[in-house]
Amino acid sequence: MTTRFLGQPIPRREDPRLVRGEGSFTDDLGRGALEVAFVRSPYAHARVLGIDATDALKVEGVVAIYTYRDLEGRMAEPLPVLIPHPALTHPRTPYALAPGLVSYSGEPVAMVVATDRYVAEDAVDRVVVDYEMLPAVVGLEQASAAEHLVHEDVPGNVAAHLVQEVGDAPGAVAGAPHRLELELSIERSASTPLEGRAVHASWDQADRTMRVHSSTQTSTSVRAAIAAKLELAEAQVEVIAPDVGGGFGVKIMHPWPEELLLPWASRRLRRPLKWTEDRREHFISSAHERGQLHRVRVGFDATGRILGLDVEFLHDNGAYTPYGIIVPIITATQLLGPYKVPAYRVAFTSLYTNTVIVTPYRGAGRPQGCFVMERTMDRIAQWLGLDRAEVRAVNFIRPDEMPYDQGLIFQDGRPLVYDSGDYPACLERLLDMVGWREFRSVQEEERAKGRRLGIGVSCYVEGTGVGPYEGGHVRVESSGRVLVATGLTTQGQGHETVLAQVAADALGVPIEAVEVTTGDTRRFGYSVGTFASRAAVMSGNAVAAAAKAVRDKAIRVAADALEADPEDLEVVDGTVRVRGVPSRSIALGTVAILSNPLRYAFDAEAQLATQFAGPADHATPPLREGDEPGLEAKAYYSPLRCTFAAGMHAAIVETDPDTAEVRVLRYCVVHDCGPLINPRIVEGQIQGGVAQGVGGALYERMVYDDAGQLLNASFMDFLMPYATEVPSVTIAHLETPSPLNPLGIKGAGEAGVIPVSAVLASAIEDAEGFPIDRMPLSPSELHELRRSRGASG
Ligand code: MCN
Repeated sequence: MTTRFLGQPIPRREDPRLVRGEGSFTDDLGRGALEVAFVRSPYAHARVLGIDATDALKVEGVVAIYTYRDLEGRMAEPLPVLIPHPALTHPRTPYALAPGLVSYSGEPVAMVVATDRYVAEDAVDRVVVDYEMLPAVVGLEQASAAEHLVHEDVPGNVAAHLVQEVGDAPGAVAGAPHRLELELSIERSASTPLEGRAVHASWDQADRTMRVHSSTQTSTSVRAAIAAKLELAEAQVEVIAPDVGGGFGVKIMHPWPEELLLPWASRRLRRPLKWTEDRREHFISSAHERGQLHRVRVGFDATGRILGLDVEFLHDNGAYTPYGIIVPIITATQLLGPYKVPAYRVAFTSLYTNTVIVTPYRGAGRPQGCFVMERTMDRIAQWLGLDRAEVRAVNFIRPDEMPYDQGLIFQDGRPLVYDSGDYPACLERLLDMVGWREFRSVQEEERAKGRRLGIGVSCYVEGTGVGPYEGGHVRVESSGRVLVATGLTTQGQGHETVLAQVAADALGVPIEAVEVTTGDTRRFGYSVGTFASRAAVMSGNAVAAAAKAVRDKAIRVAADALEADPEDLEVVDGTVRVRGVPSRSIALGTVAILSNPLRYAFDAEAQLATQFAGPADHATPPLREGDEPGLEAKAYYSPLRCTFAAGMHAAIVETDPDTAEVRVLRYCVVHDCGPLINPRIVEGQIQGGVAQGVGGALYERMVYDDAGQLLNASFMDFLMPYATEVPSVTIAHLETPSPLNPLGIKGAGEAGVIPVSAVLASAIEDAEGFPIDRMPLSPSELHELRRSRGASG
């Protein structure tokens, strides 16, 4: 019987190893390597007048101290702009070590190499840097006032300005029967994975090769960057992402200065080096996201149908723009969600501030866009006295309107066209799940008992599986083991399990026979990386195609050996067999041996394979034309555009009348990422995303003072939700296949986080009866809002 693995809730095969502490993270490597610590600027904006390392070099165990002056060749150039855009008129990127100016507190100024981290840290304290402080620009207000400049040659602190328009939105708003204006903001937060960044670099002088382990979301791009900056051939550089303890976006940024400096110094010193970021470093020198301020003008008719939407927003991109302006572009284009908006204008300005850089964090600009659109929907409903769900439904794109072109240009530079989805069905399901229609009476009953309950809903779409390509390699060993490799990396998403499911299914082998490797340039050299919820779509389809090619070859080779018609053969449980005659069969491992004319057999089982080879075969026949030796294949999947997943969340909250604390009582999700490869994994992703979203909505923010000091740069002060604050999520799936890829799948990795701020704001607003326009919302802020509105509590 053929075993089908797609759609099965198979337990994650990577977990036993990880929960037993048998994972292998970058910091577990290289006992005996020299260790690195960085001197980082304590000031947000300053000139570096001089660096004196004399005293630090005297610390016993210090091997070297490097500053910008030591960097030579391409290492002395600024880091690249990874994703340029015509609207990014003033891109600015940092240097690996600051040459003469620092633009945020935490920017690396010098690098200390020592026998261990303790010694290196001691020496860091003794490096004397002479700074001349400059005024710091902090927050969007100061950045746009531009009284001071972050970069002297960037007028108005404006990195980028982009306008996209469909129809005449200002005209449509002005002519609409009803009009509203809103100001909505989201504060800065960050990915904060359990494991920070980490790099281990080892130069082999004899071999003239560099091996780097990095806790990265893109090993191939890190390899390309190291090769370019160190002026090596890519073939001389291997980059491996071993077990990675979460990334959530921050590790897609590359190359981090540290990812270049360690290999550079390792080659110089001819010693292995390692650096593992500590938590404080992660807060002050990796990346943040989310900080945006939006102004909305919306015009609509008496049914709540939007006629025109005009949005302007400011985006805080921090001190540099190495990752371009992807985040605000995603906000601008994904803001429309599942809705038809006949006239839309969006304009954003991306501003420099003297703070940590901004790169995508799970959701990447979508939580802000969703917050804006969904707050607008709620406000329209309130204005017209309509049900909030009805207003959404009246604006939905209908399934029969798919594919639907929003008329905008998406993050990948291609038209924003939704491929499939059934938004009305999704909402209906959600309303039933959460008990939307019965809630008003529940709310009133509880209110009578002194309890304040509120319900909220929120909808979104997500462009997933962004191109340009991803590949898969599948190889059957003579033992029958199946080795699968893909270039993208894994940070906890369960790729070892799902890609094994895909390969086992396409090839016809037991899942136990499949081993999956990700993020190792030695095994797969071309890849883009793990971000934009793309692994399932991109590597999933590539692995399926490679496995199918292997299966086709196995049938071809086995047909010769079994003297059967290939049409009569099937591959079941790792065996090629004649349909209906299971006794006429040959194991895939044996087929692997037969696929190579050089039929060396190193074990007894393999020697049996020779029984399929007649005497003439001992003359080692040439390869068939067009064939390659071995039972293996490589395939790429490269779609024209991305596929759009969608989802809707609903929450019931309770706000404490005295303490203003918010408790999430019920949380429901209906999600549509096409056919599920592994429902258990997708549900884990959604639950994890919701947890992060709850953090963003109620707790997490980056608190900068006027001097650009991050005041809460530790887990003592940066408040994250515990299991006690994260609701248990009830999840249902729709499975609307994508017509764009053979497996019909869409991504799921960011889905959980996107609408949480929007849905909780909606529910709190419903409980309290006054508008919630900014997130996160702490109890003291809610208390203040109550006071300012004269509300009780
Ligand atoms: N999946 C599935 N069926 C589908 C779609 C997805 O079974 N129809 C499975 C996938 O095979 C994969 C998981 O769900 O195992 C997430 O799939 P996908 O949407 O392809 O997302 P990626 O694997 O590309 O992961 C990236 C995404 C992003 S962008 C961030 S940020 C993120 C996230 O996933 N960071 C994470 N989830 C994370 N989960 C953990 N534990 N750690 C992170 O750093």
